[in-house]
Amino acid sequence: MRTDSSPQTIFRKDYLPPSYLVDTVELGFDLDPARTIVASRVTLRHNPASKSRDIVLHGEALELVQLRLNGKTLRPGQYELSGSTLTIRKAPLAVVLEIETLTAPVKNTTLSGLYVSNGNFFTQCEAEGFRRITYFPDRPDVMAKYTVMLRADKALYPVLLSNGNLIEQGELGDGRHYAKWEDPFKKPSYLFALVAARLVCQEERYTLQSGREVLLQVWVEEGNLDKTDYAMQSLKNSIRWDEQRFGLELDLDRFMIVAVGDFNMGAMENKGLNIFNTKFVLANSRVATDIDYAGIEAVVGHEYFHNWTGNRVTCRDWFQLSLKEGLTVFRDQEFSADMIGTDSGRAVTRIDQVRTLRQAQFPEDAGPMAHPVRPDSFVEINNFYTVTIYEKGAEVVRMYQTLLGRDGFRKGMDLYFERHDGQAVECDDFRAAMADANGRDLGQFERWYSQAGTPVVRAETNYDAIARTFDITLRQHCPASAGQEHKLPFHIPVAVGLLGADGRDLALSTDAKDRQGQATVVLELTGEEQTFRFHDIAERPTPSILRDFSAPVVLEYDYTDAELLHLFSHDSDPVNRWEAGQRLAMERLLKLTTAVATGKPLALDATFIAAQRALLVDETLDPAFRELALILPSETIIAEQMEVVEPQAIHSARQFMRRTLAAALKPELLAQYHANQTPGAYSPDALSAGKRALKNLALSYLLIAPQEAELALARQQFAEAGNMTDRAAALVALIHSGAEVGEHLHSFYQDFEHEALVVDKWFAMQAAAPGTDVAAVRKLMEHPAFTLKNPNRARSLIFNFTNGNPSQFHAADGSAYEFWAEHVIKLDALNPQVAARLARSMDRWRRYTPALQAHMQRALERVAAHARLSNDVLEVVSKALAGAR
Ligand code: B3K
Ligand code: ZN
Repeated sequence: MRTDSSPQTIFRKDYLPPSYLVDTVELGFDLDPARTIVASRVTLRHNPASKSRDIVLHGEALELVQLRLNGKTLRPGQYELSGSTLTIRKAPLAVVLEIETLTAPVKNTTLSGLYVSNGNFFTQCEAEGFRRITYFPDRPDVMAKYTVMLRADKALYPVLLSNGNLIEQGELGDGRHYAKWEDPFKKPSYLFALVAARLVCQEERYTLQSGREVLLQVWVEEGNLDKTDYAMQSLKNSIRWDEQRFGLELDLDRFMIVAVGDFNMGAMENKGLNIFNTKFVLANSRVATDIDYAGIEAVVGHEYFHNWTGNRVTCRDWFQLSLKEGLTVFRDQEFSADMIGTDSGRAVTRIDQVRTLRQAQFPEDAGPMAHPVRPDSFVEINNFYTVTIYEKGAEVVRMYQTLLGRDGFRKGMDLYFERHDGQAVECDDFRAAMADANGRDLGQFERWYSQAGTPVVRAETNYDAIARTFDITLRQHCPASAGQEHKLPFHIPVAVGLLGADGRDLALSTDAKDRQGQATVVLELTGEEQTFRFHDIAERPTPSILRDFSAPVVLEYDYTDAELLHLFSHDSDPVNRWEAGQRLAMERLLKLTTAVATGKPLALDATFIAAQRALLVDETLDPAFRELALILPSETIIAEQMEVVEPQAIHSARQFMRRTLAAALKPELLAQYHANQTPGAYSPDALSAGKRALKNLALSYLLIAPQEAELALARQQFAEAGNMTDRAAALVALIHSGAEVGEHLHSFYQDFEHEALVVDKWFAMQAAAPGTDVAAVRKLMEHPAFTLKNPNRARSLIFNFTNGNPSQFHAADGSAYEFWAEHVIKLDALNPQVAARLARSMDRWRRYTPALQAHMQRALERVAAHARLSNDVLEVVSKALAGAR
């Protein structure tokens, strides 16, 4: 039992304004990998909103060399140093602090604060990394102006970058040089950044709509300049889009993106100096897939959009994280959709979002780490950069737009910036701006921020042929989550359409006098139960409920097979058309899983096969949509539907369905394979990417129990592919087919061994293959290219196995759980943030069979019992184990 250092829980209700505000920060860095000297000069003044006269500074992993207050050196008795806070009691009203600290960036494996990657210096300060650089009130509601002086060896670090504008640079003699940067905008410390490195850049002068010219740069290591075009193009598109859609202009004269190979997440929106994981910058057709290209566009957009939603208006405290993240994800989603430009393209992006929610957010909302979009407490804030904060947060923002319309939403955004530019605010302030700008009461909408869990909306309908009315009764409830037994009703927008027997939308009106029909109406469910009446309905319709996935809820409705087939063939709402297919498949997959588990014979009905066939060959539909509609629900999503999860049974059931479809649809699959080729120069545009996706889906089906002809097809695609999308897809299909692929894996590795991101793919595709057991993963870890120290590499092999290969991860003997425990512990010693992510793989352990549960509990306990765990991992495993014997 751990009695000593139980980590401290921080509560939102305990928020106190900072006792001192900071006006200016001057930082001087003498950069050296083993011994960097950081000198800071900070001007503070007492905050009239605070009763305290104590200055509280945060600091971690620092050696304090010197501390001066208003010119006088403070001796150890004149301040208190405990844990990670330094307190100066009863300070004067106006204070200048001069602080000198030492750090050792090369030893910093956490990748938080100042660290070294491939010999270069980078920083990562969100959420609490700045305190690993110097002592400072490291909280987002302390916003100040920064001036930064960087000094370093010129030959080793020719490029010196920080936030804002370069105001001076020159030589220092002795082979060193300096650069001075000034950021004209006030910012919280989490947006500070520096880079000192040997890098090269692609740059471009770009004219804003206002006519002002700005300098855009994408910095990468030498040899990667041929992979920067797409990031640059995405940046220009983002700038233009934010001007046009939200009237928001780039406020700096210079905007830089820097790529780094060692990074804990995707990218970081530091003011004017975005630092990116190479994965979201580097692309050309040789090394990057269509999915990589889409990721780059989304992440470049996301970080750029933060400049207004996050940087200009920031968070009061970290409980408000979704204020910037949910909103910025929504903005990047809309950007990506607008970049495709077509309605069907937009729908494809929406379907992808729904899949992510179901795959990751719904399970999180139902598991031990469930938390509201605005959490009430946390132990380690880094554990709360979650799909709930990001993706559910984006759904919450989207619901404003659904309720208020695009124009109303824009009015709310305008008012938000008018009121809060330059401030650190709360989620409530955003909601108030939306409400006030539109004269709406959004009081009940607050529950989307305060209540965790996925609401369930149950629908029932009644058609009255004589009165020609159609009633929809909606009931909502939300399952209990940790600390929240009883939930109050949410304000849920439910978009509804009604299909006639011919498959067309009926004209709808919810008002008996209103004859103006619309195809889709948004019902607002606010009570526990409400009935909505549609008038003048001439025939019994098929309801299409929750169109465009208008709220992040589970919809229950007793659809008949015939109704689902009708929707699957005709619904004008592509999201619900896709959804009908998922429901048809899910119903069958669950039955098949039970049949596998109980040893009954397996069969798939001809009706389902015919529906899949009709969709596959429907040339009126985008290939991208057809591909999505043909992907069966994942093993993880199926597992979420089961009382007791049996991973092997799920896997076999899903494989049976795939095999049966492959056999039945072979000629059509082959025809689609050939019809969706994309000859000529590679282009990542949505139409071409959609064709490749459908073609490669067809290939993966054709390679289930393949004959020599299909194997030859895949081998040929692998050998002749003109782009990574096709090359990787062929290799994955071959690996999954069970054919001998040693030679292919070898040649792929040889071709790309100097492309780190492709080597990641090489590990990832093997880790996720159903034939790869834990022994094979351990073997792969011995490969010279494997290292736990690089997060991308660790994730490519380990996470793709634990999260992407359920039937092997849940091997009956529990051996993979042992492997998991061992690596959570190993990673934790290096990088707690990455380790805590891996720890989350066990979130749903209580839903498995008793035998698997016992193994999982043992593995969790083994981690929990480890002597030196980070707060990050400790929080995750203790919450998972809470209440267990
Ligand atoms: N704001 C950063 C995430 C920081 C994560 C810190 N553990 C990236 C983003 O959401 O844009
Ligand atoms: Zn973000």
